[in-house]
Amino acid sequence: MLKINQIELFEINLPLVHFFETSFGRTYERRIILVRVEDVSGAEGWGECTAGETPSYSEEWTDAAWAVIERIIAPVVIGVEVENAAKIWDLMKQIRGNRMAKAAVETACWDLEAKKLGVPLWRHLGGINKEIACGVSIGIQDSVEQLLEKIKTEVDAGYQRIKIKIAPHWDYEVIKKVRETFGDIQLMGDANSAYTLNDIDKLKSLDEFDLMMLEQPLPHDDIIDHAKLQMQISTPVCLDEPIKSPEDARKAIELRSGKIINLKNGRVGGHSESKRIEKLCREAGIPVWCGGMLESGIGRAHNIAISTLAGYTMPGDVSASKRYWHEDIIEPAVEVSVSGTITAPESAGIGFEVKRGLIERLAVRKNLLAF
Ligand code: OSB
Ligand code: MG
Repeated sequence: MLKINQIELFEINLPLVHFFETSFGRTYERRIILVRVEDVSGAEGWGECTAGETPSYSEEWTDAAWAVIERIIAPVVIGVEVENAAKIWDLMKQIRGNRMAKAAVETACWDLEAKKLGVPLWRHLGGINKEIACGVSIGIQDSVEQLLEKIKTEVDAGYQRIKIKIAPHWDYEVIKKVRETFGDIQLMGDANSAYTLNDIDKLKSLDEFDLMMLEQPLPHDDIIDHAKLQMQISTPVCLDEPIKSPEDARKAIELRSGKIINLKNGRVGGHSESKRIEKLCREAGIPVWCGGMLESGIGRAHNIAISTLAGYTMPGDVSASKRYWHEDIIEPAVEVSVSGTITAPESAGIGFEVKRGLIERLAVRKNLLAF
């Protein structure tokens, strides 16, 4: 049985080591909400909200998610007994959308439960691969030279695949240069919805680069046009933004909107929903991989845990802490081996120590919600 009796919220502001640019804009500093849940026994669990600073990737953003957790989710979760962490999602069913806000609380409950059971979270979630494959996501740069330099750093570090952000001003010629420089590395592009079917010729032309996949070329809420596109290009389409639930995944698979899914805990509402989508995709023969949302160590640790499930068969956007932060909020920082892997930790829960003192110092606002 699981009963949360208090939820603590922190907002921390963390400057990125290097700005991150996608087709919808540049991020220099993250405004991250962290959630700490505690039960009657005093056991704790930590989660992270992956909402961005603006409603650009999805409708959710930091201030909105804060209000939703504080005023809508906390009252629904606090003081209510459920069978286990897997049932927290059901408790929140009456609340529509707001999946990143829900995931922050839901994943924290999974951490708490795994800690109480004394098992690593990844095993508690049903993970089987202790070693996960890692890729990197590299934003749009000021120059192609700068991009090539960044790719070299990551290839040399051992990362198993390189994803570059693309947009109509930063695609064909850039990818061509990358292929010329690095040969047949595992390479993919992520457009974050920067194209429409009117760009079909441009998108077709990318087939010559033998990309591992093309992530979310078309609008953020579309699965129809993606199916039309997939019929006309040989590069596998990977869906990110529109897959928010197991039902979305089922429909996209039925429509053949893509061949691969980037699965993000935040976007789908937490571990329980990720587990359901992973299972559905595995049974349908659709590979999934764990996406990233420029998480701090807590979200990163949850991403490592879920990536150990059998269906996560491709390298994820789960990479080392030092690529993002001067100092991460967990101990030890996440490190990647020379062969581009992360080993899931054996200690209980997320398996990393949360630096509460640092979080308190970084916090620009806090709130303690109790029954
Ligand atoms: O589309 O995958 C995306 C970051 C913010 C918002 C959307 C995306 C991303 C990334 C970054 O690609 C992945 C990472 O955390 O390194
Ligand atoms: Mg994406």
